[in-house]
Amino acid sequence: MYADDDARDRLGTTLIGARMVHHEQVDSTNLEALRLAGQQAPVGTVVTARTQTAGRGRLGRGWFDAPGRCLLLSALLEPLAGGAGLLTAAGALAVASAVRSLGAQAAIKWPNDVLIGGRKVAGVLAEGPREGLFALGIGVNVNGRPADLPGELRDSATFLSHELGREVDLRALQAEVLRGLDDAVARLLAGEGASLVEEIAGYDCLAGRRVRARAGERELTGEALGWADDGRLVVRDDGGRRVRLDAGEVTLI
Ligand code: BT5
Repeated sequence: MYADDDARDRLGTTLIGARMVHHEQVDSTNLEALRLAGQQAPVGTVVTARTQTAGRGRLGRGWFDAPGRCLLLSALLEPLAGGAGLLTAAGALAVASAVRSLGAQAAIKWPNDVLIGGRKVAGVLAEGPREGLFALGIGVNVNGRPADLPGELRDSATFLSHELGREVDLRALQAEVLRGLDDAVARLLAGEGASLVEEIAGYDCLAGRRVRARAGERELTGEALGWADDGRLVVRDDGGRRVRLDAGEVTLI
């Protein structure tokens, strides 16, 4: 493990990178970031890892990586008035715009997936709070092939290099994602959530499509209308009612 205080100067960020802590191997960068929050780590602390032994997805699911060839990072952030939903949105937007700037057609699938050609290249997970801070975790499959992940993911996951047909500089991508995150979080803190959501609409792969979703105990089918300003998904169900979803699973029909 090594720490780098004030990487902000090199990154040119205002918040993200107040401290950078890198691990060769850790259980989960989210868990480690929350442990550091318990030790009074500053807002903007970023934990990165070469590999995770217990990477976390939502709802108790796991996140896998190809060691040394994926981006695995978590940033400690203050909660926003709107809750964790918009933090997740900030992470997804930072990844999607970095991926697009490399030349791949990135799409965001509400609430936390970044896809290329319908396959998942990245996931985002906000967890917390601990000492008032959330860990915003980002995992991106960078240099590899779907076969580098467990068998059950081979049809649903992809890697950036696999889509681009060339290797990607992991460090440069990390800096780009952190700068994008810094910008998105700054906008959220400035009360500009609506403009962030508008930008996400340019990547949204659900709007206008028929979806099946779960709202609490209820299963519904309808048309996804897009992201609301608070980060929830607006769906017009088959009965014509507008429903706002704040968590859960949405599948394209
Ligand atoms: C996510 O959850 O997509 C959130 C993933 C967040 C990962 C980052 S890595 C750094 C930080 N530290 C952590 O411990 N976590 C964060 P969810 O939407 O629940 O998707 C999880 C599902 O994605 C799994 O059940 C698998 O089906 C699939 N999956 C797992 N690893 C994958 C990978 N590398 N690429 C694509 N899909 C994957």
